[in-house]
Amino acid sequence: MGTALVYHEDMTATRLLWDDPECEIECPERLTAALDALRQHGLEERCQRLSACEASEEELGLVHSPEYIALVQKTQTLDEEELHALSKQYDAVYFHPDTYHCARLAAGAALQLVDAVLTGAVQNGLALVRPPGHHSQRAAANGFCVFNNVAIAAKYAKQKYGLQRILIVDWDVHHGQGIQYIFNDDPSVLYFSWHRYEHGSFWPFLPESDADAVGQGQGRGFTVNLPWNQVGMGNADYLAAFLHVLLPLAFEFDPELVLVSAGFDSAIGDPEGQMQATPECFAHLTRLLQVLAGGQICAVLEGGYHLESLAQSVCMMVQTLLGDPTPPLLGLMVPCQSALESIQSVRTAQTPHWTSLQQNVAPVLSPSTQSPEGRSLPLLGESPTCAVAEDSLSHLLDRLCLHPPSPVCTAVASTVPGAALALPPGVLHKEGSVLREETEAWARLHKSRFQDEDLAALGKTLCLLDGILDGQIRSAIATTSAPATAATLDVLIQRCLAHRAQRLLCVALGQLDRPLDLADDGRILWLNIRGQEAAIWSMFHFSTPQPQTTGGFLSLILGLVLPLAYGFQPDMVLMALGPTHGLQNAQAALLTAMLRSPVGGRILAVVEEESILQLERTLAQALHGETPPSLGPFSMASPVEIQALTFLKAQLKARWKLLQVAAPPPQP
Ligand code: X5A
Ligand code: ZN
Repeated sequence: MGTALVYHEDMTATRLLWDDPECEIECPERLTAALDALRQHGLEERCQRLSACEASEEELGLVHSPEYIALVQKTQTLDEEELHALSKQYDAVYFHPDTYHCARLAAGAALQLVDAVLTGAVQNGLALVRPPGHHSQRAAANGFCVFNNVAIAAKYAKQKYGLQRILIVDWDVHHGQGIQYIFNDDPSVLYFSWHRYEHGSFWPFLPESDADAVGQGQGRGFTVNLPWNQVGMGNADYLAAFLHVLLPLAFEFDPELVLVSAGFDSAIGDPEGQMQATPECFAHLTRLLQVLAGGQICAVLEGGYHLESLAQSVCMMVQTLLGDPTPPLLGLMVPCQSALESIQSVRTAQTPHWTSLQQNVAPVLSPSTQSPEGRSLPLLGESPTCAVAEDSLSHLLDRLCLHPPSPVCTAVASTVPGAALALPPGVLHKEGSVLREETEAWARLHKSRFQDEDLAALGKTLCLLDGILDGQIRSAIATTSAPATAATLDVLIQRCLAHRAQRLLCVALGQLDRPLDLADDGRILWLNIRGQEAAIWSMFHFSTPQPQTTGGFLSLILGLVLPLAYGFQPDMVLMALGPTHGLQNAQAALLTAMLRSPVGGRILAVVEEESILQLERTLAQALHGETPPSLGPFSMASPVEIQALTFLKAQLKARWKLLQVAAPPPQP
């Protein structure tokens, strides 16, 4: 449906006219660097370009006082000395004769973006603006911000479109205290901000930036602050924050629109943030948000002061908004101790307000959740992990990959007549097969598990697998007869490993037996979602119950499957829907959509014939990047589901550090 890019070059006009080391980083080159990079990567021309128009005084008045608006208007005619004097009345602010015009364009750009998304002209978009907005308040400029672009956009969406639930995700490295104040008692706007805090010793030095500020009155629980108490937070820390804090609450909130205060001073190289997250991380954060609100995302630039890091991060976000696959995330997927402490403190502060957090109870081990051997597993020491390269920043930014999309995005080989009739546009039916002799050779290896009539399907499935491994196709759907599903999976695993794949994630749903000769060498992560009970064979092979509630299903995906998938960093995902997989369409769509991110979209879904007519279109849409439909009303996970997940996570978190939601106790 398209991505809007809202911009106006007049917004490069405002600039600092005197010496001020604190303010000089907010410079016009920020916009030109971002735009140049978008052009260079061919991303700008793939967007719907909208030229920004000034917000009206009435629109500014949705957030700001008439006196304050008049005061800013007056700055147009002040001389440099007067501008300087007025600027000094605020914290970290400079005015320029063009500030009023630029700030009205910035707010107007945000509103145009909201219009474009909410009228359905586009699916999502980014407004590239200056000055930024999230620090500005009803009657005060603050932290380079003059009008609160995102807050005005939220009020506007409520007023003009009658929206009742808006999520604001503020990933700028500073606390958007302006947004927090404006919606402090408003339960219709959920405001999430992470920010450099250092126990209050970082700008803007406010106690209300801490995790225990949760909003007031009706708005209690609708302000979510995640303070970072150390610099150097990286990809794993940001991912953990999304998986364990933001997304559980966001799914429960069920927003109709997502606004992003998209500051990139939280990226590596930024002088303000001093954080370590690479530009690719913003592709992943964006993709994770795209499962919310039917994919309706309006992002508005806030901070970001390292020009190259800013430009690359903006490209990553726009590329993801356009639907391109996410590039791999580098680095050890291990959140640091300080990040875990922060995550724990915000979860504790928010628990009274969110059912999805109340699902986390202390682990109680019942006999039904013991490992099959009836004892706890010995915890493994350091198992194989990916070597992390100690790249220098410029090297990291250099080898940033902006992939061209593969020629075929999603291919379907169906053996069931009537399937593949209702495929969404862009999804191709694929007829190819590997050589007959090859198929027969694989079948002979698994003799008695394939019938003659299964061979045609196996040949097609292998061809799809090769297509994915070769990069010819991004993702695919194949069918098997129910009795041959497990054997097909065995062949696929063997072939994958015999080929180029270093690591393979298998997510098997329903009654599928664990392959007999499944290697436990760290190359295959086998997760079976079936039945009622959890079971653990090793740190790489385990099964978890089929959730029956939306709360249980979301906890499974956000709390277990995605942390594992991101921690394992597989080359591709094999998703198998076997007999009694029990997945509803919306669940299948969400699981598929979310599994795409950690593997750059490389998923082969193998579906047993009985389910294909019902699931094919849903799977094809999800693989193709369409936003999954809502799971329906939120229902709390059952005690059995909570217990099983708690047990699994307790056993597995020694190896899979992204499963942690709290800091481990200090070693004696
Ligand atoms: C929008 C933004 C930062 C102000 C920092 C003042 N403002 N030291 O990133
Ligand atoms: Zn900032």
